[in-house]
Amino acid sequence: NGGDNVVTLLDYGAGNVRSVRNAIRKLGYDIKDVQKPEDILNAERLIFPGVGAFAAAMDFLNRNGMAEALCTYIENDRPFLGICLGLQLLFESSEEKGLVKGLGLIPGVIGRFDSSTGFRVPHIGWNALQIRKDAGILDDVCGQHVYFVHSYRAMPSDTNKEWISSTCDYGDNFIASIRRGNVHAVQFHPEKSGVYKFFSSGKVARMGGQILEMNHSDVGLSIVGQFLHSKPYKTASKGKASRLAKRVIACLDVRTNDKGDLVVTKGDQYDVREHTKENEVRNLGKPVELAGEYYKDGADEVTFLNITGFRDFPLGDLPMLQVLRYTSENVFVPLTVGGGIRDFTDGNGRHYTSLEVASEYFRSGADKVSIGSDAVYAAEAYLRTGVKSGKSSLEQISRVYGNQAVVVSIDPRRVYIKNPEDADFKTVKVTNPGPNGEEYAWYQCTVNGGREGRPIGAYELAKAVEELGAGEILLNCIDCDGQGKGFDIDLIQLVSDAVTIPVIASSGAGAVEHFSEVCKKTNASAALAAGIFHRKEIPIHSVKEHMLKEGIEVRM
Ligand code: 1PR
Repeated sequence: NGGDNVVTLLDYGAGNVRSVRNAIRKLGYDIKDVQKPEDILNAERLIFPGVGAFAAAMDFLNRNGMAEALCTYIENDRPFLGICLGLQLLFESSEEKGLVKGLGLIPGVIGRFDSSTGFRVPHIGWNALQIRKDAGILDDVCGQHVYFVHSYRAMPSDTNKEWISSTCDYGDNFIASIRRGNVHAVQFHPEKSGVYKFFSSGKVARMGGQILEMNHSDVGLSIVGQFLHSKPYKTASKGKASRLAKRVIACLDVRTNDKGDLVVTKGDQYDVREHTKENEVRNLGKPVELAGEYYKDGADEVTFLNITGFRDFPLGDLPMLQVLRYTSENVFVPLTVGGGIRDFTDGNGRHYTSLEVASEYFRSGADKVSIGSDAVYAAEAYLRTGVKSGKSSLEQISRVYGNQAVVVSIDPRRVYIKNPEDADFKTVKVTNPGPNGEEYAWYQCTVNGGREGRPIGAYELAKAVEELGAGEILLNCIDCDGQGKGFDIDLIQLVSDAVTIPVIASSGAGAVEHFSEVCKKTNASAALAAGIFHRKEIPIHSVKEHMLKEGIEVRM
């Protein structure tokens, strides 16, 4: 079956498996893709990175005879590593879409996290594990943060406790990994947990710096195996019922400059042009290079925003797809891409759906897509009619790829008012009064990169897009963008208290204290920044060291 160096991969094409592929190759293994059930039965070692929805995955496995082959393979205790849905499918059934039968190898029903407990759903980010037993591959991971992204989870019970190797707290104490003999499965994403260090010699280093020879007898589990050899790290905990870390995200606004090169740029209140005679687009570096630097410096995620996507067609923008492909070869944390996700008819009259645009981004290495302008129109239509059409880009993409894969990016501008009754939208009493002593403000949503104000507030938009299927909100603020004076705490409080999905605070970071402030004063799940990192003012690891000192849970 191709020898010791081959890993068999079961990829049924429903999402981004590029990072798993890239990680396997980095570790010096070749990949054999499963084409037919016999490929599973003949595998030396099998990795199953489940993506997409439970019902669609089971349907695929049943239709192709792969469900039976998988059961035989696992019952024979053959080396297996399931990731995410690759863990859930081993259970009896899932409540994801009604009750759908799984492979039935492990007792238990996969259920949804309960958002009424105050924990945001999806569970997105870096959380710590509690090791229950000798997990083989988890030996050194105790206390480490690993990357999760899911809305459904398996729960421990008397009938499945033999299988459980680790659990994790997120409201519930759910099953984070299982192990029996050579069979392993993890709910988290080792390929996105980014603790690999690679050397050109083909050797792999532990986090502690010690170099390991590649050990091919690691039976295909070297991805997790190496990952888990990192040193236990003690983090401060607030003693809450979860150790989900606050994420620090590096954002790269990307566009083509006047010479035709794709560059990372950065605006002041969304104006990205230099105020010189030439009026050129500010150029802060190359996207792939910068993303790689931020990954090495400890970024928990990297976000690319194609800021002229609203007027250019992103699939015509092949460099952006190349940027994703190249970045995902070396950056093993989640990648988000936004800009221009909507239905589009090109110059030749060919119609592309937003789903096709998003699919191309996922295939190129994105884990999440971010929708800006099109989500504003969808929310407006929903609030006007009270009907979910099911046809918006937001609804279509989250239906196929799951809501954890869809971020809505909001670009609001502060509108000061004297009396709260002066606005049709939710207002806040502002911390700092406006230029004419106004004590209140509402936050007007915009489209087309802040160029056009719309009749909808950030609060109303956030609630509407949550209902339409958004899994996360990227909350910018045009007033604060590029100013370095801190996040708009009033706005972030307003929105993060209005929804139960995670909110990423963005715009205005200029000092390490701004990150701890937004984590302490609001319910934001992550803080995103751009200029402070591009201008090399403060490295990402210094931001995280500061947060840790302030008692905030972070992934180091
Ligand atoms: O409307 O779906 O095509 O998406 C367009 C996307 O591009 C949106 O997510 C929108 O936020 C973004 N965008 C459009 N124009 C600009 C611009 O700057 N002219 N950038 C733009 C938005 C804002 C942040 C920035 C933070 C942090 N960038 O993402 O990175 O404000 O900056 P800071 O730390 O330096 O303060 P569509």
